[in-house]
Amino acid sequence: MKHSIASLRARQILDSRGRPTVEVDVRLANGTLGRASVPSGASTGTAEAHELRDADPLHYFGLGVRQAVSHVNQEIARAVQGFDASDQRGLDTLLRALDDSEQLSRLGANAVLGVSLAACRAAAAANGQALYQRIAELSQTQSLVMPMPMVNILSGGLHAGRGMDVQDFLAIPASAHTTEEALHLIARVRQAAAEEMSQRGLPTLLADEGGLSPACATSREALQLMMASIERAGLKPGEDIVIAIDVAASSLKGRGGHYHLAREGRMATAADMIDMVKAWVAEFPVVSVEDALDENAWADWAALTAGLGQRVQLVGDDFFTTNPARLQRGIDEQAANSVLIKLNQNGTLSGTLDVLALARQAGYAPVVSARSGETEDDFLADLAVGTAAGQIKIGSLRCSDRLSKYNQLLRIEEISAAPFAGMSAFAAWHGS
Ligand code: 2PG
Ligand code: MG
Repeated sequence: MKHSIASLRARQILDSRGRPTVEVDVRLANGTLGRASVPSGASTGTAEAHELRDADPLHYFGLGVRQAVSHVNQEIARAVQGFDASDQRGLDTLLRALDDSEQLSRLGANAVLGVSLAACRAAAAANGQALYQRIAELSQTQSLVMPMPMVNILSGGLHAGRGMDVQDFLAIPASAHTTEEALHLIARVRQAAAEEMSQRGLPTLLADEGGLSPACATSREALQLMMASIERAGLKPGEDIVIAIDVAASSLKGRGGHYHLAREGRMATAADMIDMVKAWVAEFPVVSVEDALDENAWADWAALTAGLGQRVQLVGDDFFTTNPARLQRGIDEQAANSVLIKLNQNGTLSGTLDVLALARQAGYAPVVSARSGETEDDFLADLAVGTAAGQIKIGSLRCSDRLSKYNQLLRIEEISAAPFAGMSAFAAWHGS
């Protein structure tokens, strides 16, 4: 059914770091409202869609988004007035054409994505559909699946004042059968980690995504702390809980193309980084490693995958930036076996669904992911279920910007009765 767009209204709101971001209201002719807001990353890939910031130092340190807001309220509003919100692909094509730049740098990906997501919500509401159902329809998903979460426990890098070289150590509740069980297992590990850290005299202040930041000098020390926390929670590492790591290696780039491990006090080559991943996998139940290498190190990624791709999920985040051409190149060069999916890296909902479809086709495991700067918007939960992505990364079990999404997963699990993905969603998982 046709649901024509009557008006758009964008505004500047604040994200979980207190920085400005874009919120968009799409109002349909029948009065239905769809609202969405846009997240923002700290460790960003250079090929990401462009986040338009005002660069006015007197307004939020240059981080204002008033230009993006005004692009929605004026140019985009004029262009989409009367357009059918049920035609998501047509709308997203129109928005891309209107911007007419590769990375949506003229209107701003934050402006474009806000409209794209709010229109999807409006169409779903007008149809009387749950958002995940609307997304399932758009992505032609036959069987819904509740995603397995990977959850931040310890953070460093750009998420915690560079207190550790590696950005995130995450727990995956391998023995869970439902989302509800998964969150309970993680809550136990998160609590045990905080107790373990206080006992060791470490501060338990929160990192950007609600994880803890123990400032361990080495990744091995952080992994040992993960193991101690899992055991302290009365759980078995490798059975109940397995571990994921996001290195965010592009933010470690130092002189001469080497990686600067500042806390360890050394420079590492790509070969050293690959050896480090091998050592993690040999000693700890690490099943997923994200951005272990720089975003432009294509040959090194292929070497890492040739060496470890059968045993570990190797996820490209800054490496692929939810960009179809980059993912296609990765598939062609066998550079990874998994892709992080971030809506604002791509810039539109349809573009993101295309990347998910490409991943599926190539047998790459998708991980739907939040950004380190988030709002209370819970779109991501519906996206993960509606596309049957199988995995989701939202952040820790702290802060309402994270919990809004976990809580939405609990609601969807209750009403959809979709089965829980479990570890089957992982690339290269050969565990029990
Ligand atoms: C990442 C994300 C989420 P950011 O690197 O995967 O943890 O962080 O949004 O800062 O890119
Ligand atoms: Mg990442």
